[in-house]
Amino acid sequence: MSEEVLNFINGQWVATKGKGEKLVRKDPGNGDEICHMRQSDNADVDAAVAAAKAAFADWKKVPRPERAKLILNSVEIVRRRKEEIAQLMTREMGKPIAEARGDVQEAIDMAYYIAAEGRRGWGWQIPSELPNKRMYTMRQPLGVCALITPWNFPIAIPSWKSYPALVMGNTCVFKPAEDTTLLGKRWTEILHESGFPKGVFNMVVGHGAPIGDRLVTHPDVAMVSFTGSTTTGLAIAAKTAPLNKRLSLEMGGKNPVVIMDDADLELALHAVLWCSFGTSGQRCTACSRVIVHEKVHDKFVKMLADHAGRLKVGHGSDPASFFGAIVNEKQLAKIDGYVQIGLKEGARLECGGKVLKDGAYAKGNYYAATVFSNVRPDMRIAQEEIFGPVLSVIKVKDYEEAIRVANHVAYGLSTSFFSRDVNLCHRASEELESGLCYINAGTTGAEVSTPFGGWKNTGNGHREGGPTVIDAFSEIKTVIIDYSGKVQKAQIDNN
Ligand code: UN1
Repeated sequence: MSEEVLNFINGQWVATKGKGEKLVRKDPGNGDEICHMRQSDNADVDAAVAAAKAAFADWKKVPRPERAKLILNSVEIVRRRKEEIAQLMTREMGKPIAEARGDVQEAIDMAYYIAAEGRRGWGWQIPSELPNKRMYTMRQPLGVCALITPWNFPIAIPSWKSYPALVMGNTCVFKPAEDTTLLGKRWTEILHESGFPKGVFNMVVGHGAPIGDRLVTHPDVAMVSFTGSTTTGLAIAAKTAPLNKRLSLEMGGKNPVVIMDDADLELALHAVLWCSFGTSGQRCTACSRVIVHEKVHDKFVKMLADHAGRLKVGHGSDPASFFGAIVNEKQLAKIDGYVQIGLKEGARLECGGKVLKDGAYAKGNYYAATVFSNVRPDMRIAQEEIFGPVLSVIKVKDYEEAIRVANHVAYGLSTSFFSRDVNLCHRASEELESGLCYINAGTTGAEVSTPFGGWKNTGNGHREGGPTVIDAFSEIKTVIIDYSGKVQKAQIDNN
């Protein structure tokens, strides 16, 4: 019998109030059962929001550095449990063990970063144009925040959202992805053990479809933070806009690496392999388009196909695996569907292009590292997010065309540019349209203290990560104190 996951509401592990369908999560790499749960319903969402709302009254009064101390408590637990959680991650969602450790490390880094931000002023003192008058700003919490997180960074992304929300004095209802619910439970256990008061952090589990609407439109939810697909994110935006809720979205990507004719090709090759096939291409930041200058195109395609075709695909627990299983069968079918579309569109398959089924692969969802050349910028495989180990190579004649093609997508999360020409690198960093722009490095691997998020259909202007995450999870209040004892009229008395 696998481990059961319950909801966590008001400091208690509780069963759903409804009759929810039983859901079972299996290791996508070998089919072993990982955990089971019951689908939550709207009454569970209501209970979690009510607990978070009640807890907010006291939690918002706790001094921010005191809240930060609880985050530092949690980091001790995460560090102690790092290996065990990383091992679970390789089994629950399939990423290789080294990357799983990195995922947990990202939460550790985030804890230190946000605990320190908890001691920062986060306001300005502003000189008044009138005498005996003081003006300053302060940050205040929003209230109940709904945190909806994906399966691809099952500890890191919950940490990006929970820590800043909590340090700023908000309370939370967390809805982890249904594919990584056991890791969601681990995350909630850690915060509970750290000493956050009851009701401050709550978790509701199951598929989003039956409960998502209630969570994002609940009158007592002040803010929704969502990382996931553009389709779901935009649906949430449509539902929350008439209610004027704060919404922070981080959605899809179609991230390019541009390789100029003077680039260090060996460096570019290894960067492309890592940022395209690491995590089986299942990162919002993963590269899915390589835009190569015609002078080095044929050589680079050959290098890429030779190496990509030999990448070891295997269970995440095998340290030799370069990448692991695809998260679920639906995603595997979607990836293969896009490969068929690419073939029909006339792209040339350089390597991969198939589901792996033989031997040890038989029990899991594995896909070969796939490289297409002869891809035109308008093909669907060059426009739509595939979220798998599928890379499209596009040939361009010069810098201008490279930038045009790179920007010619509906997304703008991460871009990358390889060249030895320092002037061109600076130009590219200005002209590429994305929230993150890497020079002579691949598209993945953002650090916690940098603003993270994207342009166009990737986001809606918020940046989680870095100091900007505080903006997403707080309100600004400007305080004006007139100690002149007179009625002073701004813009009038002093002019
Ligand atoms: C994501 O795929 O949504 O920058 C997050 C990176 C990681 C986070 C990716 N630190 O690749």
